Amino acid sequence: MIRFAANLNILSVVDFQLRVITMKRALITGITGQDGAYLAKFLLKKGYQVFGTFRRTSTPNFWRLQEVEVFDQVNLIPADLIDSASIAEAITVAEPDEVYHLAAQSFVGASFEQPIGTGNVTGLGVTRVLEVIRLINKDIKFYQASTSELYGNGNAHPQREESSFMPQSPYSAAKLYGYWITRIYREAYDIFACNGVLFNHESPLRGLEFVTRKISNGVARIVIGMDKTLPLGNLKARRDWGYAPEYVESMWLMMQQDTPDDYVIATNEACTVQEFAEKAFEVAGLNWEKYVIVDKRFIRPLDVNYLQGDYSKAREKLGWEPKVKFDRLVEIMVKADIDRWNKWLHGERFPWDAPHYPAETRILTRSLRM
Ligand code: NAP
Ligand code: F7E
Repeated sequence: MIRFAANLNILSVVDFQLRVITMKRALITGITGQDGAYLAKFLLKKGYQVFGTFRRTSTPNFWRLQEVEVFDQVNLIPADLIDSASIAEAITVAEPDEVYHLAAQSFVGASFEQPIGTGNVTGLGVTRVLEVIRLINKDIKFYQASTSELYGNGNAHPQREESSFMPQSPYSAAKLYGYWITRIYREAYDIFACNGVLFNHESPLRGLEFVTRKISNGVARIVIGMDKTLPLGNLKARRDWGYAPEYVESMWLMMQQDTPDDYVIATNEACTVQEFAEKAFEVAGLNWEKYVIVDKRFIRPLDVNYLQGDYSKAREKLGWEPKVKFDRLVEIMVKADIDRWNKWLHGERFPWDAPHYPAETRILTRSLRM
């Protein structure tokens, strides 16, 4: 009986070791961001060993990983995209089968204030990761977080994989470089490298500076009496808004194909910023016109007017479809923020960003139009 039990133990140890050996390993750059957190959760559910890079900042920034309840299951490696050696270290330590390159200075507005830093991080950072892969192990698969911002104002909508690019910001110019360097490494060095051209995707984990979360958080603060107005910029801009947890699945699907390729990921529907605000206030039973004011500080020197994707290729080749559409997305975000503020005011403490974020009107920048 004892021998039988011992054998079982040996078997389970061998089984465990085999499983560890055969588990796929993924490295996510930018694991502390919106997509990084959802992708980590998704890959863990798929049985991956997940590694993620984070920046050493003066204040820890792990609230998203905590909110999706994966903080204790991911392996964290410090790395910065401006430091090639730290990227080499991350890839050496993680020994990944797949690298999901999500890290970037991702806020278009900030790219006008910091165009050089954005070029360095969001553009050249891609080459730094690809160079490490080329030098260390060309069998590592690579996903580049490309963006609908590449299309800019150059096209009729909807935009597809073959539509032309006309960037309208330092951010999108940097992403254009990242898009092409990904294709160049694919063709020149036979690296499995994909561009996911993702249209805007949002969630309760979205950064507070982006317009959708700024609105959902702003509505929640008005509901609980903390604010009286919500200052916004260009209300006419149209975006194709999807739900982030669904979009990270498309990243994984691209990496499971026989050949690397580029895919548009979108919902095929577009709404204006004003429509987002209207719906968000409606979810809270309020009339948006009483609260939204236009503040020219939030109007960009150049903006993208109309983005609406066509995800036909992703549907056909990846079998990917979005399920959460505009109305539901707005509802999810507004309800989540109202819920968080209510809990907070009732003394509950949990990791999230809003209580520590200053009103944007208090952030002083030189007028971008000067
Ligand atoms: P996000 O929330 O802004 O996350 C960006 C991540 O990059 C964070 O983890 C951030 O770390 C990290 N990062 C920034 N600068 C870095 C540096 N110098 N070195 C290392 N890491 C750095 O962005 P997201 O919405 O998850 O988007 C993920 C990626 O998809 C980005 O590349 C974005 O440009 C792209 N994209 C996003 C959308 C969208 O609608 N969300 C659409 C298309 C493409 P900290 O936490 O320390 O700041
Ligand atoms: O702006 C307008 C603003 O900052 C959307 C990033 O994830 O998606 C995101 O970039 C629109 C723009 O996102 C405010 O002018 C009006 O027309 O939420 P946003 P974005 O610029 O579309 C793409 C796909 C990415 O790749 C990026 O990484 O809303 N807008 N009033 C405003 N925008 C902000 N932020 N704040 C306002 O008050």
